[in-house]
Formats: sequence, C-alpha cells, structure tokens
Amino acid sequence: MTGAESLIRTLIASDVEICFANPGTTEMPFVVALDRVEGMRCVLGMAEGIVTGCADGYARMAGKPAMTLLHCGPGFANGIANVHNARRANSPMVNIVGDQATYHRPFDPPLAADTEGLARTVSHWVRTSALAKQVASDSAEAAQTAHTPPGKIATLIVPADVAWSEASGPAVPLAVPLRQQVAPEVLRTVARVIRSGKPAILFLNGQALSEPGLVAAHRIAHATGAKLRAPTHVPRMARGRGRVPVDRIPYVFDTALQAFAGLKNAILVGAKPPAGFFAYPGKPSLVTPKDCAMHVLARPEQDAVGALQALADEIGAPRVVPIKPEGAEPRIASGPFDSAAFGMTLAALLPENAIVADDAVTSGRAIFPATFNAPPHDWIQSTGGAIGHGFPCATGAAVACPDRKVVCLQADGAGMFTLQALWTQAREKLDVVNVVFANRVYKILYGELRTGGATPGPASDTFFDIGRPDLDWVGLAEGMGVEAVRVGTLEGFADTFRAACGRRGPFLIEFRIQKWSEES
Ligand SMILES: Cc1ncc(C[n+]2csc(CCOP(=O)(O)OP(=O)(O)O)c2C)c(N)n1
Repeated sequence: MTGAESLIRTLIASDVEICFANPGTTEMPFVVALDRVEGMRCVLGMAEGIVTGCADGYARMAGKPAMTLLHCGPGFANGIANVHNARRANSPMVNIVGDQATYHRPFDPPLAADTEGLARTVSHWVRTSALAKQVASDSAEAAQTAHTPPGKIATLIVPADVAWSEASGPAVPLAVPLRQQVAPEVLRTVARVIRSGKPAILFLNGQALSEPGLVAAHRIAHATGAKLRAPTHVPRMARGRGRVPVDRIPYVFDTALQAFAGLKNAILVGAKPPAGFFAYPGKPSLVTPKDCAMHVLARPEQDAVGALQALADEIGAPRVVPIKPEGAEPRIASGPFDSAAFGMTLAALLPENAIVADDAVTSGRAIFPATFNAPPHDWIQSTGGAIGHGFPCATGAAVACPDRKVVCLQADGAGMFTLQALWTQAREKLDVVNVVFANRVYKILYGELRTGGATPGPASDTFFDIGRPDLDWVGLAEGMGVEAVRVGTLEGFADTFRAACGRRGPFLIEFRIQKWSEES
C-alpha cells in the first residue's frame, strides 16, 4: 500500500467521505488510490477557489470536513480566499496538497514554492509528511484537528515520493474532543449581569445560531428584555416561520452604531466583540458604545447551546416561550427589482427546508429581514468578506444535502470570481437554483468611496462599472451546462423561480436590474 492509499483509507475511517479536487502530477498517487479504494466520493472543481468553497459549503451543512486535493503551492494559493472564508466560519476542512518529490525539490523545478508558508496563512495546523510510513498517522491527526470544535483547517502537504512509496497501512482514527462546558461561575456572573436591568444584548454566533441555541436565547430575551443579534454575515443560521427571528448587525457602520446606542452590557455567545468591517477616519472600531461592557458566556469552541440553556434556567426563564412572528408577510411582489420586495417574493416561494447561500452583497441586505416568515430554512454566507463564495458554497451544500433545495443568491461582480462552480453543479446534477443580481456595477464600492468622503471620478468608474461589456449570464450558464433564463421584473422572477423549484437539477436566473448609477 502506498502512502497515498494509507491516507485515503485513514481519512475514510475518520468520517471524511468527500474529496473536492483539482489534481496535478504530484497528486497522481492519490488519484490512483482513489481509483482503487471505495468510500470517498470524488468531485472536480475547475479552479481551486471552487474546490475550497465547495468544501466550506459542504462542511457548513454536513457538520464534518471534506478533503480537498490541491496541486503544490500555486494550487493551494488559488484556493486561499475560500479557505479564509471557511476559517472565519469555523468550518472543518482537511486540505491535502501534493508537492515536489523530496529529492527533486533541490533542483528548483517550476512548481516549487513555499507551500508550507502559504498553508500557514489560513490553516490552524500544517504539516509536511516526511516519510511514507508517517502519512497515515499524519492524516489521522489532520482529521482529528479538523473535527475538533468549533472546526479547524488542517493542511497536510505530501511530497510525491512520500505519496507513492510503500507505507505500512492506514492509521486508527483519533478521538475527537467534545465541546467544553461553560464553567458554573461564568453562568452565575453572566446571570448577575443580565439581571441588572441595564440595557443588554446577546451577540450570537456559531452553534448559538442553531434552532436549539436560538430557542434558549429567546427564553433569556423574554425573561430579561435583553436583545438578540447575529453577525453581519452568518456561517449558518436556522430561520423561517416558527423560528426565532433574529436580525443581523447592520453592515453600514453608522447604522450599526445607532442600533446599539445606549447599550451597557454585551454578552458574547460563540461571538467576538462586534467590530465594523473596516475602519473609517475618526470612527471607532467596535459598533457598541465605549462604555458597553463585554462578557463572554461561551467561546466558539465551547458548548454555546448548553450554556444558553443553563443561563435560561439559572435566571428562571419559562421553559417554553411562544415565538411571535416578526417582519413582512410573504407575498409575490411585482415591478422592477427591489431588495425587500424580492425578499418577500422569495419568502412566498421558498421550498420548505431549503438552504439559502447568500453572496448577494448590496442586493441581499434587505432580503434577510424580509424572509423571517419564509418556510423554515438555513441561511449560509461568506464569513470572511472574500467575495466569490456563493456559487461554490451552494455547490458544496448541495453535495452535503441532496434532499434539500439550495438557493444561491449571487451578486454579479462577486459571482465572476468563481462562476466555474456552475459547471460542477451541472456535472454532479446538483439541485441548486442560482439567482444572479445583474446590476452590472460594483455598487458597494461606490458606497464605500462616498463613506470615505470622496466623489467618483473616471478611475472609480473604470474600476466599479462592470457593464462595459455587459455580462451575459444566460450564455455563461448555458456554456457550462446549466439551463438559464433572464428576467427583469419580480413577477417574471416569481414565475421562473416557481418553475425552477418544481424540477430537480441546477438552474440559473439572471435578474437583470436597471443599471445602477449614482443618479438613479
Ligand atoms: C476576494 C475579494 N476581492 C475583492 C474584494 C473587494 N470587493 C468587495 S465588494 C466588491 C464588488 C462587489 O460587487 P458585486 O458583487 O457586483 O455586488 P454589488 O456591490 O453590486 O451589490 C469588491 C470587488 C473582496 N471583498 N474580496
């Protein structure tokens, strides 16, 4: 058995059952092993950003890591942005990177690079296997690290000769630590803070955004008057009718500052102190007031759901608190694109138990609050601010959940980063309805320029106007084997979306939005 085969067998035994890949010559021993060994589904991504984005979307929905198979330093480098997004979401991931043979590297062949250095920038754990006989134990450790709460990025680099040489066999999977419980004294301290009656908020993230986490947080909010908030970009959140409607921290910094004015206590539940996306001259970094105290109820690796339930009990909150619906009633709107009206329409038509992957940038901001009363669904987003996450993340989520409809809400500029994921959707017959918001500008960047106090000039228009020439999303999708339709109104969208949801397989709807301009 080769080192590569011992790795594949060890990962399968460690509950890693999908390999998203874009291999090259140094990964050939792994391809040969995957040909021989059963138990690992292989999915090709036509660029490494697709591979890593798929692995992230898969991990969010499956709750366990996929393996990625990437080619040397440059292949890994191509995938880094979506590994970064995955890391910010605490998604587990096992990256296997093939590399130059140990004895060949001193000759400095073209693909030789500082692979370890590249891997370190986004990984919690990096190792280069030195001997074929160590590959199995190294891969067991990589899988254990990835599975360790709250989910980690493990990157194992395997030189080609180490991969093709004789190994001793697979390694036994290593035990994965459980989430740590929150100490009773922490619960008592936070209970005292929240009972003080001063304006308080619970910032929820990670496990706290699951249905049981939100139900427990709702009990606390009901008993104390504390508010609840999710991050601006949620890694995964249980939402929809009958679930606790929790809004996100606004993206626009001044809106966020206003939302949290007067707050005295912030309780972090799997969340970090809420910083703005960027710094702006003369403005603070945190969206909470200066005199607002921060208290940690649960760190991301701790049992946030257990901590919320224990806190709710500690303060004597009722066991069952009815959930009042909040926000707009779902209804099919008409006329040109408007983010909130689109959200209400989507809420009216979203299939039960759908997964919504949101990389819609400015077009998406009003969709979130307008879908509180949609049928129950999960919402996943790019958490690291690196755009080009939607298509591949939706693709990976569809691999993880073949029985659920996936709806990808994709801004056009961001979509161009990783549109090849559509090809993977077609190849794997994945059940994804992709909606592209074709406003044909980098609208957010016009806003950022203005926030900085400047007015756009010719260079800004060159950099922010992506409509010269206009992208033809129907042609792009069809060229990759995905059926597509262009719509220009909400009623047109509603008809097309309903039909797309009535069938299985990938589909793309280009929503042609009146070209946004500074004047309109
Ligand atoms: C990997 C990466 N590259 C560049 C950026 C900078 N950036 C942020 S938003 C954006 C454009 C977004 O435009 P689009 O996706 O069309 O959405 P819109 O603003 O029009 O809603 C860019 C280039 C980024 N966030 N991440």
